[in-house]
Amino acid sequence: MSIARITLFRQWQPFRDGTYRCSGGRSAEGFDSTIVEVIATDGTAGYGEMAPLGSFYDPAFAEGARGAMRELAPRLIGQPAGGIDALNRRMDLLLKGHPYAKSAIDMALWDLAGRRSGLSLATMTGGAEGDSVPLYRSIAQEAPAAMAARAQKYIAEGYRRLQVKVGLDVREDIERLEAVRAAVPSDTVLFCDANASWGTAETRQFLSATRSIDYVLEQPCATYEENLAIRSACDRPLVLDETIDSVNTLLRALADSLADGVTIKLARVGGLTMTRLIRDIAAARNLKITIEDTGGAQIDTAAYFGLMLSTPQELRQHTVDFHNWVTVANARAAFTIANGKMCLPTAPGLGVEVDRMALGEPMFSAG
Ligand code: 0XW
Ligand code: MG
Repeated sequence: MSIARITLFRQWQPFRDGTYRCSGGRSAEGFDSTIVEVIATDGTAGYGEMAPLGSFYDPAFAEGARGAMRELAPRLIGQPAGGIDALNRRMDLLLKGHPYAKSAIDMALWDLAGRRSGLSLATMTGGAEGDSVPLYRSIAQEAPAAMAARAQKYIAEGYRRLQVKVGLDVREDIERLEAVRAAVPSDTVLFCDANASWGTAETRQFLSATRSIDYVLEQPCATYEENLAIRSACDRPLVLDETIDSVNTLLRALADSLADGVTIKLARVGGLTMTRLIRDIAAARNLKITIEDTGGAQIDTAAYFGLMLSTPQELRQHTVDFHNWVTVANARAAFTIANGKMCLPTAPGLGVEVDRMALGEPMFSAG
């Protein structure tokens, strides 16, 4: 059974809650998503999705993904569809870098393999533990009072874990955290995510002013070296997100005892295959693990949900419900959310029924 056809679709996914802001004035109005359909010679179809957050979050942009996929797709036709590792090596050979562009293709191959074998992604990647994954909701950057109000709204919607976006003016960031902490129930888990925007000075200032508040610090600085420099001043769990872009950075962070947890994003590392490898190495050292992505809707959410479900339960931090961030859908999916946790009944592959009508006209097809 080999790859017979690869088709690309584009879907614009506006944000339900308006403009999404993070540090440094970066903002987006929605996700510019690319969906890949891979059809095998036996007629089975698999789907994958990739959406960057604007073009400012990771070294990735939507047209770049589509351009790279156009380049890759014709050269995958006729290859054995079940050899996912071999196909990843082939993609790396044909196109250096651009992991975000390979992510949706890799995801579609896993979906295809699951549909053909009757196995869910969670089963194929180690076996599901339990049936739910804790969720968090990001509070996009605004004035402290507006963020506190937004936090209360999310608590009312059932979220129990919040990610406070900081990383701007550090004095205001301190007020942001204080305002949110005061506005939510005391058992709410808070992460402060600076999205790699502070220097070591700002990070030290923030840490010393917020000693009495319970929160986890996520990706304070941009470079590996800056994060390492503030590690000894950080008296609370430190989670790396933007830094974790490969197995190598994780190995380095483990050698330096730099992180207590990692956020692994499918698109950043190149898809489910590479995420699984990084996840397994992180799990072997008992790091806390978040698996998520840079954006997308039902297809993408189902993919990282499946991998989160096969992550040891005691190591799971949380994940996002991107399909609830946006106002359009790309698949029928039986997601349910209760007590701040998300469920999706396991079914072959990603476990969603892609809505071909919602995808519109194909942008490109090979094979
Ligand atoms: C909150 N996110 C998962 C959404 C955007 O892709 C950025 C990312 C983050 O960790 O900042
Ligand atoms: Mg983050």
